Amino acid sequence: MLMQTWSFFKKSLANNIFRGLELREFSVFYQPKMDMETRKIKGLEALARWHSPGIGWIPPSEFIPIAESTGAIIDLGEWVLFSACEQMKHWRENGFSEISVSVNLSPTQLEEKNLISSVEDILAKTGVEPRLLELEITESVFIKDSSRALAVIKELKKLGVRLAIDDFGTGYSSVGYLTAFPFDCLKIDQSFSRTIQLPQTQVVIRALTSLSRQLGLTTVLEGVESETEMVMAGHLGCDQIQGYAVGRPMQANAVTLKMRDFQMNSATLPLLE
Ligand code: G
Ligand code: MN
Repeated sequence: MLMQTWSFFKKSLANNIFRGLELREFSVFYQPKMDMETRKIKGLEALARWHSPGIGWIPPSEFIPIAESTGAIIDLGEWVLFSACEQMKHWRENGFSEISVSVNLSPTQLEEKNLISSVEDILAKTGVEPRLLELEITESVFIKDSSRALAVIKELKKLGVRLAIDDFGTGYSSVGYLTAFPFDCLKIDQSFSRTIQLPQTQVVIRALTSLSRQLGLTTVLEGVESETEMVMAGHLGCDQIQGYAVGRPMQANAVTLKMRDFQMNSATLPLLE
């Protein structure tokens, strides 16, 4: 694409997000998470993807920050949540009644006063069991205004949904957040997978999984790309892994096939011992 076209496009990107939502240019992709013990797909992370007819695929690293800074993330986030819950209903009707889906909540969404009622509404409309919905929150939320964030998070928790702390171990991650907020799941950032061969990284992951287990949280290692990394994640005490080694983010129908595959034959993945 021409640079000129790109910079022009960037300027009007925020408006294009709203228009793109109306024109159904967005879709939700799902990335599987595998349980280390059963080697089955336990959950999926819902990820927004954007295909604009004139431009092609626009990476989330481009549109999420703009959506975030312009407030378009409120509409986009709500749409992703609704789509993911609708899809869960389809999966339930097709025999995958225990599959859980996690949806990312951005800092802006957490500040929005309609958030609680909007989540409640979507759960009611789609009939999704709250325990099967997980909301992923990044730590930047807590740095800004932690008392407000805590109030909102407690309200979400009351709805019966699960809560995950996302991208843990980067930035200003504080272990204090793990006890101060009612999280159910700790997602270790994918940068740890990139250096998992280093002894010092292994020490940190082991410490995190041990801490997490003692606090009663589930630990997921993100960005696991190879079989070697997968085996190591198991040895270091991770409960679940997510990453290309299990599957890339994919369309709902592709993930359905993948889940069937795992259900019938978990040996498609290497044995861990
Ligand atoms: O911040 P969060 O963890 O929600 O971001 C997930 C992003 O990471 C997605 O956009 C997804 O496409 C990407 N991703 C998922 N698995 C892998 C992986 O194994 N390797 C790399 N490099 N990126 C991944
Ligand atoms: Mn996430």
